[in-house]
Amino acid sequence: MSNQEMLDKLRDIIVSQNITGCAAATQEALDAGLTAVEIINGGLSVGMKIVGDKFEAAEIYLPQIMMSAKAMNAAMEILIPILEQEKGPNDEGVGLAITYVQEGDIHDIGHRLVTTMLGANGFKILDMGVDVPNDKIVEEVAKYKGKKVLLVGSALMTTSMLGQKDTVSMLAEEGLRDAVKIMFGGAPVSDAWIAEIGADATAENAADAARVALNLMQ
Ligand code: HCB
Repeated sequence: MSNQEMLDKLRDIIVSQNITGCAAATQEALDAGLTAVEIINGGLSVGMKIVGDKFEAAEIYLPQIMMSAKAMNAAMEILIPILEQEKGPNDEGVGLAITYVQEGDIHDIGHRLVTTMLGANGFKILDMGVDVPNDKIVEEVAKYKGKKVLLVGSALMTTSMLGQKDTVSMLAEEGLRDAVKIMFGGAPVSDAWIAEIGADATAENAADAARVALNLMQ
């Protein structure tokens, strides 16, 4: 099987909600020499995008999405320890990354991948989890004023994404905006949104997020 065929197989396994098949196909792809990042970006995430589109078109319903998410998580149990080992050149501690998913939002698959990649690239991690209100975020940032801090927020829904605008303005009100670099991501987040709300950057995927994060901390 070619690499592309293996990635297509992973994509289809996510779409067909095959939980045990997903773990086995992930291991098969690793054994064939594909990297964890290739497997995520070229196979699993492509499948999740298709699942989301089918949901939007009312071709599938929530239980099916949950099964696909379980399949993705089965693969991540194999891939996350590998990503954690793939330390980049900056493993001396490049700063603290405070990562979280915005209030009202429990989509944590992308958040976990981004958090793992930042940890693997030398960031100390403070993972606040999902559904995090802005006042808690401001509180955490205040604790680390004067340190090198990167705020890394995810939002997967257009509704929760709006909370990112409040994060930036609440930090500004508390005199903390310049104490942190702010990076937001998730499917609905665009460069135009980042510019509009006065954040610093976004990224397409977890590998890109690590590159962007390291640039921001320079
Ligand atoms: Co969910 N859901 N969902 N969902 N869901 C989406 C997000 C929709 C887009 C599907 C659709 O309609 N097309 C949609 C949102 C529509 C909108 O607002 N525009 C939606 C909806 C509506 C809902 C519910 C409201 C459904 C309902 O209850 N009626 C509900 C909301 C629950 C809530 O949060 N309060 C819901 C529930 C679910 C689950 C629980 C079934 C499940 C989540 C399981 C979990 O995360 N533990 C789920 C899933 C899986 C999805 C889709 C299918 C996939 C999301 C995903 O995991 N993608 C998603 C469709 C889609 O996104 N296209 C759909 C794969 C990961 C790897 O990609 O984009 O999350 P990612 O992260 C990337 C990237 O964005 C970037 O790097 C990551 C890694 O490569 N990145 C960052 C992420 N964060 C970053 C931060 C940075 O600073 C930089 C980069």
